Amino acid sequence: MTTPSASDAPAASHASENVAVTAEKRWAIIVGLIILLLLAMMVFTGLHWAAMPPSRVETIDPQTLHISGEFVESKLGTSVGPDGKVVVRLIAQQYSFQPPCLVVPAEMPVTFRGTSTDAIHGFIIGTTNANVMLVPGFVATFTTSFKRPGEHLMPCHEFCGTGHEAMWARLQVIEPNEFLAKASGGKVVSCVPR
Ligand SMILES: [Cu+2]
Repeated sequence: MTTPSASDAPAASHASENVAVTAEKRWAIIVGLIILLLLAMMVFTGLHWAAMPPSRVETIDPQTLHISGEFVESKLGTSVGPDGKVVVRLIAQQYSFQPPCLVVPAEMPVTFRGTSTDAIHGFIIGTTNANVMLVPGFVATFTTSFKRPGEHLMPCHEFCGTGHEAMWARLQVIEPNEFLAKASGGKVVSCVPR
């Protein structure tokens, strides 16, 4: 003998199962689309970056960089290019940075260009996120800006030999006007006493 509620129960559970299956299918489609999107991003960035690496590979001969080119001693430091861009050029060698005291303006984009003459070096600037490796044979470059005037320590952060722990430079961030006055006429600025 059946009661209305007993005959309703299977129908009700059947209906709720349908709701669950529909919801599951909907989520399966959404998750499938997310996976396809991520795969498409991997394929796109892989192909795109293989053609155009995110960090340009720029090579330089460590044997001759002190004789000619942008890393000769007179060009090491900070200068304002003809395009108005502030560029810091420095080299790392066992166990110092040249120049060992850098000057940059606050609140302006500053491009660093550095390389090494011997072993792998690197530096980090104080508590900023400026952090790069200097590999012999390659020019490392990045652009950053410093919010306010002050002075930062710039230690070598790649173990480069017995003198590694004594290898560091200072970086002074000064007011933009003060910097532009010092760098006027294409002068190369640093805070190394001359
Ligand atoms: Cu070093």
